[in-house]
Amino acid sequence: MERVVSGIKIECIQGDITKQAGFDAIVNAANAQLRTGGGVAGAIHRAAGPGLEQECRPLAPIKPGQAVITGAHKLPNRYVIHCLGPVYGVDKPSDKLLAECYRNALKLAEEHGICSIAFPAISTGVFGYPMKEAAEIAINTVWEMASSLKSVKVIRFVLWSEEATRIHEEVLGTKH
Ligand code: AR6
Repeated sequence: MERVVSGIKIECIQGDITKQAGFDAIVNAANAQLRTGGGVAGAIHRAAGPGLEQECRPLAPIKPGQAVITGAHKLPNRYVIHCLGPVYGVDKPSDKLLAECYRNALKLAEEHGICSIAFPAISTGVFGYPMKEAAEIAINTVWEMASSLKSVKVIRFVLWSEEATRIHEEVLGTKH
């Protein structure tokens, strides 16, 4: 499903964040050390190859809500933007920190002339954020930023499960 706000396309698809050929940047649901791990981070580092971890090393550690940018190495993109989401209920206020991830990723995208960016559902795996709450924060944050974006034209949410996709579509469908 897709919606357009202030000339920016926002879409939700079910899929794999490492398979977003044609997108300038993909976002990693990273860990503080910017190392490989499980979930999205594991998949991104495996697909990118060891050069990504090497490039990440001097940029770590990062704090919840923060974002840093690297090249994409063997991935079919130009950049990877690494965000550290909050651990739900531990890194507080979790809602503000999760919104900061999306805001900071979009800020970096603007600074690097990125047109298209694909996000996973940050913090909704190992970090335990309930999917519905996370989807509302993610979509509200990018929706609110849309009118200030100059370079970014397409924002895609890439959801792993059918359930996550349905929830994101539902939230996106209610925006006006
Ligand atoms: N493409 C898109 N979404 C995916 C993929 C994929 N290939 N794989 C999993 N997801 P997580 P977090 C979904 O755990 O909660 C890591 O080990 C997944 O179903 O990757 O921010 C890091 O090293 C879930 O909905 O990220 C950190 O230590 C969402 O992506 C920690 O986990 C995020 O799940 C970060 O935890």
